[in-house]
Amino acid sequence: MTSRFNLPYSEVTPELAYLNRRAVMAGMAGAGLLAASGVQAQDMPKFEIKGFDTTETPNTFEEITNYNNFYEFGTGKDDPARYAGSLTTDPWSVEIDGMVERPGSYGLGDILSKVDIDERIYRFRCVEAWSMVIPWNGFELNQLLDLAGVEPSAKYVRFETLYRPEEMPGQRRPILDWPYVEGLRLDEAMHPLTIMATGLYGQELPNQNGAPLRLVVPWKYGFKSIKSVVKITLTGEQPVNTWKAANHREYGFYSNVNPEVSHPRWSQATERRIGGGVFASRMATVKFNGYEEQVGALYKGMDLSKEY
Ligand SMILES: Nc1nc2c(c(=O)[nH]1)N[C@H]1C(S)=C(S)[C@@H](COP(=O)(O)O)O[C@H]1N2
Ligand SMILES: [Mo]
Repeated sequence: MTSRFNLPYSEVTPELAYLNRRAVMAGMAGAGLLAASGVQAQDMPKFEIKGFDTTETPNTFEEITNYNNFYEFGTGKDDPARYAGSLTTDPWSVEIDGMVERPGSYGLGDILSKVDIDERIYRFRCVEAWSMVIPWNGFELNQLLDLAGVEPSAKYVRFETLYRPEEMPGQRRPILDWPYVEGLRLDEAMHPLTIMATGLYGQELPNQNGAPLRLVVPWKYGFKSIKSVVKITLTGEQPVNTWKAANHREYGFYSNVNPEVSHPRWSQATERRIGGGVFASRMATVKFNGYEEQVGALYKGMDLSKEY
């Protein structure tokens, strides 16, 4: 069971590779988990530890793939799992244009042969005040932007989701202004925490999570992490993102996770971790979703209550 989306180590069996990864991370030398699994340590793949991962317990594959926001398939949390399966994700290509040296259509297979895919276990915080911990597979967006060659005049990156109403029933209704658009400042896009996800738990990305290629920006509210990307444009002007266009009072361009700045209709000070159970207490939301050390410097001198 190999495909161009899979990591080499997933051939071991994704779940096992994942367990081992956790063991290495926790500094347990994998002894207990490996013994339990019957696999010899020397047989296991080596992982590069980049230091971005959280040690919080990840959500289950079930949770991550059955509680989704993907309005192209409906506004219910279970609509994407129900309806996204029929989306055609192969062939897939990404048009890269605007202020780049090598504009053009980049085939997904070609992209994947030129980037380094690794695993990142990130917290994920939706603007609706629920959160998860997700073990993504993917590559740093800066690698893709380097393939296209960003021109010095570029200041922002604009992303667009596939527009295919025949396969995306939500797009046949005026829920949002289709196609879904998002944007980042160039320094945010080049930051090593910013990835294009191609999988989770070592398996290819399920359609409901934005297959075959979706942005993940872990210090920003979830709506910035645009799914099923088909177009990337380097521009000089700040792109107008879909949720800001829909309601600029409630949703901004930056959308950095910030417990001090309330949404007009609810507090952002706490969040509900999915899977915690009905009686679980809410947890405190952390500025930049806990990634302040890595990204705080990007916003030096900015008033984050005004530039939300
Ligand atoms: N194209 C597209 N991308 C999208 C969305 C969407 O509706 N359409 N929803 C966003 C929101 S609000 C969130 S919280 C995350 C949800 O990602 P997940 O379902 O993989 O957890 O996707 C984001 N990306
Ligand atoms: Mo969200």
